[in-house]
Amino acid sequence: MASTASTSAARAAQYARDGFLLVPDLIPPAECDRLKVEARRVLDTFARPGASVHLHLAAASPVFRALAGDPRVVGVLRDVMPHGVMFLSDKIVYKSADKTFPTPWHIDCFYWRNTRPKLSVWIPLDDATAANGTLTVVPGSHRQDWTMVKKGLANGEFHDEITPGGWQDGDIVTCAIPRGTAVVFSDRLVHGSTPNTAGRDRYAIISTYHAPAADEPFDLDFPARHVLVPAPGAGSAA
Ligand SMILES: O=C(O)CCC(=O)C(=O)O
Repeated sequence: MASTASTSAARAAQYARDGFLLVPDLIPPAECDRLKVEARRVLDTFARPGASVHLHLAAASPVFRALAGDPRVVGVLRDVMPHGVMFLSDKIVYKSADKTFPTPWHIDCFYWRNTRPKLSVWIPLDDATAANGTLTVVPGSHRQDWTMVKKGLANGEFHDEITPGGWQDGDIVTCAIPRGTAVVFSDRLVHGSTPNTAGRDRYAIISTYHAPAADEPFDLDFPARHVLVPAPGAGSAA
């Protein structure tokens, strides 16, 4: 497992070098349990039946709106986002005994082409291991350019994917982490997730942030967006 930086300066340096940061024990187990109950409620109430990914949590749930701006999360973001912090969006990614899919290698900036840089905070609500579908990352890959190709999936859908080849197996970090530990990662970092072969639930919340700025057209689809830390020299948070 990658080492974890604890001071603000060390976190900033590690994030710049590796493109991601592990933050141990950000959310205690009892809170993860409560978040998981709320995640289940949101999926059951708002998601397409059988969905394993569902967006707009903070718009639907005061609990997830609070998590998006939680001082523990924002405290870490301050270290790696010197130009201020604006929440954009969040989602549940849920794997289980019958949702076993691995997420293919990709970089998130292809989800939001031609917009300002972003980063995401991935928090598993179950202990996450290679066996139940944890996040995998390629350290330093955010400093390279990558090309995505369309790939057909077994269910007939298509997914943009980076073809492995720009890195060795030994370069990959498999984030085997207890629930509530956060992975903060750049939208330029190559990442994916392992298949869930363990038959155990793996709930994760992914929240995405960028620097405060006037809305870009892409932002308008995210009703819960709001400034958490104003840009230096700007007024107070909305
Ligand atoms: O939680 C996962 O399986 C990874 C999800 C992911 O990488 C993404 O949605 O961009």
